[in-house]
Amino acid sequence: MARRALITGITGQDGSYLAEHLLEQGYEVWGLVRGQANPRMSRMRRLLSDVQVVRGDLLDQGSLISVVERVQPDEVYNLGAISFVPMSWEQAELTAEVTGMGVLRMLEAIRVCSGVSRGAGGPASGQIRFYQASSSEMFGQVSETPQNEATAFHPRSPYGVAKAYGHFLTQNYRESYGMFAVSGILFNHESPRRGAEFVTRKVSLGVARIKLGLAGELRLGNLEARRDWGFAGDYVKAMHLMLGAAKPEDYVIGTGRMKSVRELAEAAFAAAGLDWERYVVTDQTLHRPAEVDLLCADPKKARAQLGWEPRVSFDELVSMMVDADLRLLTNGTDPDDYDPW
Ligand code: NAP
Ligand code: G4F
Repeated sequence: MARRALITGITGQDGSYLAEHLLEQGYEVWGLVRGQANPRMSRMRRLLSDVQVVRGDLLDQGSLISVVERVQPDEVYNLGAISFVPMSWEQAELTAEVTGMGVLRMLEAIRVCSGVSRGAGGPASGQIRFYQASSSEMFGQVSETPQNEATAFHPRSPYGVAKAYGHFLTQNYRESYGMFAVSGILFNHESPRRGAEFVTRKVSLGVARIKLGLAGELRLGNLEARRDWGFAGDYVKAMHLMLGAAKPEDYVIGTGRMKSVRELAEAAFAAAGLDWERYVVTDQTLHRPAEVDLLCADPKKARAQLGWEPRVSFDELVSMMVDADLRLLTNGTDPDDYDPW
């Protein structure tokens, strides 16, 4: 019988790549979708017609219990979140509820539906395996570089704090109830399906607009911030490997290489044959109340224990995104209507 996976956040960047990957592996894939008529759901249905959709919301405990009862998954991937860091200052409480408390609600739904009782300890029978989308944002103001599974957390945004709560809770449910519950501490990963508000996609779209004469400048915030950027298609494979491991453990996933936003802009404009310095304008209003200056993964554990390696380099990723956005805008598609699937 095919293994059955339930994915929250299936309409997002990672949800799309993970669904494709699991379908390729022969899984039966179910996606949790919120709202009455989520426009991204119709795109998902068109491109992933093999995915089955269930309605539910990370804000609604009862809906999650009903979904787990109905789907009876072997694996749950909790990717749903408010994931844009600046929004977490504007809507801090909502971020805490979705990105933080949503993890508790999903774990509780699994615990209740598996019949695991408090104090039972030990491995539960008929276990549902649980993956939590933890984030390198938890490291925040880093205490060491590169960051590994043992590096202390110092989150710098309501988003990072909410993710740290979900991370510790996942560990706690593993230790309290013997659940197969793991966290992937993923560093930034991008693709042509990335939301337009994140810096890589903002840059690739900006470059494409300038190249095609649709814009004259690109406004960016902190050019000195450094990130460890990889390709989302590589990273979802690590999620799957974590749930297939013999033991439930947390893993850092990243490339181990850092680039600055300045270097990102330079590479993206160069990929379109343009000089970034002629077009990039810095804008103080885009700076954050508290910045994460640098993030760089030490993915040794994932390489040694899961055999996971990133395949796509930074330059390949940037070219892939710029080329995709040039094609998109050349076809006259409005990025807001863009169907990245
Ligand atoms: P994304 O594109 O922003 O997708 C977020 C998903 O969460 C969307 O499908 C969204 O659904 C869903 N969602 C929002 N509120 C919800 C709610 N109340 N109930 C259920 N679902 C809800 O994010 P992503 O880049 O794919 O990232 C996936 C996960 O990994 C997130 O948890 C993110 O925080 C984490 N992460 C991402 C990165 C990265 O670099 N991409 C790195 C580390 C960790 P709608 O379509 O309904 O809005
Ligand atoms: O692309 P970003 O918005 O991603 P950020 O904040 O690193 O968060 C992403 O990665 C996390 C993993 O580390 C995820 F957990 C999270 O969900 C999300 O996917 O910003 C990257 C850097 C920041 O330092 C920001 O200050 O780029 C800098 N930046 C400079 N100018 C900008 C801009 N960021 C954005 N979004 N827009 C700008 O104009």
